[in-house]
Amino acid sequence: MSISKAEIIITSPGRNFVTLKITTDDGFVGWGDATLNGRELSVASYLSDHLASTLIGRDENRIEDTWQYLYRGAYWRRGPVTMCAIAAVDMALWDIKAKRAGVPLYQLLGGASRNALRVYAHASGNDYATLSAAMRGYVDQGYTAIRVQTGVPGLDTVYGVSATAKPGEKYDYEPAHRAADGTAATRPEEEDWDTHSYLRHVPQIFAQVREEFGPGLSLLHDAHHRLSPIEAARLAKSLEPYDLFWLEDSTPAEDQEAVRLIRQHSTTPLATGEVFNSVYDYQTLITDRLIDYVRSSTTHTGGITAMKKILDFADIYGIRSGLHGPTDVSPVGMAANMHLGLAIHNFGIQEYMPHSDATLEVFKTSYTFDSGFLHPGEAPGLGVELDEQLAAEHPYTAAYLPVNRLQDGSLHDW
Ligand code: CS2
Ligand code: MG
Repeated sequence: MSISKAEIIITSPGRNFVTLKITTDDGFVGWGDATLNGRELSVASYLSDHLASTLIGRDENRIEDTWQYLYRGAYWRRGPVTMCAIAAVDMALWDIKAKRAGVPLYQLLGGASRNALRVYAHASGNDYATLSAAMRGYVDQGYTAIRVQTGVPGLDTVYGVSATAKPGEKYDYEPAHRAADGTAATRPEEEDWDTHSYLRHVPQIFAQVREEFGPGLSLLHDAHHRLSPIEAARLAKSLEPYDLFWLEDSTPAEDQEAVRLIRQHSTTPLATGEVFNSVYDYQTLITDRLIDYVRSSTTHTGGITAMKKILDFADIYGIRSGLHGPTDVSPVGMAANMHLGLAIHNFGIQEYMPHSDATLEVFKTSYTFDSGFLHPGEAPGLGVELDEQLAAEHPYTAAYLPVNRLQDGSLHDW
């Protein structure tokens, strides 16, 4: 038994995805998500130009050894591009191992520790009426946790919020943008930001949300890396009366020490890590208990082998999972998150942004959603198959994540 083929499939059914297909000499196929939003081709090249040839002939059962071979063998370690590429290989090999065993992957990770995965939805609105209608829609679908994102008076467009959607209007937020006419973008769009307008406005929105939806609904908020440590401490403290499930990415995540200041001022639970790609990014945050939830996706952090180690490490410190699950994590990557989430002890919650119909035509999934919970399904392996013929009908179209500028024109975290 050995790897006979490693192929990279780039497709864009509504948004760009990079998928690795590994085939063994006896015909087993494994899939791995290698999608890095806005920098997809870098990972595709890392796989096709640098890794694919090294995989041919390797024993596909030696997953840990392959992971170490790709991580230590790169010499230039870590970083989102490298770890996405390693993740795709790792996911594909786990997919093959579980298919060969005839079981859903979670069975090889220790079996189910829970019946299903509680998820949170994304609700947003440029004004409260639009936000409230979006939240009501999710509550009616059975969601028990909702991320709340709001527009900010005086700002045109802010992360996660449509500047134009009206109450009741469906709004599929795709963070990477093609050109306005749907063709390839050549540069990011620019959005505007003003921290103090935001800090004044957000607590009012949560007061209204609690007033309307009551104390039982779990509320989350993503500050998306935009605050200084003391601004983040102020926000966390100002949101304490509204009992958030978590405040996410309130400061630029790589500044691990910044979170210590927030912790000194507030008991609002903190989540970070979606831009992280290795356990070392978390090391201080976990050992000093500065966060409550690990936000990485399996896709960006070296795959199932690496993510399981990070989550087991976090478990020792009472920290739980809150794995990243936006539409720019492909259905393959989402399945990997789900199999891990079902098996680990310290599951917290799973982000769930349902993919578009166009995406789900190309990626055939086995996972299911029911009344606020996801389950990876019982299909052997990850339970996701890519339709290569349909994938070929959606050529890559360059798309960029926006950038943010302050009102004096200086660049700010988006
Ligand atoms: C966001 C993401 O889901 C989240 O928490 O931070 O949507 C993020 O903006 C995108 O993954 C960026 O590609
Ligand atoms: Mg986020």
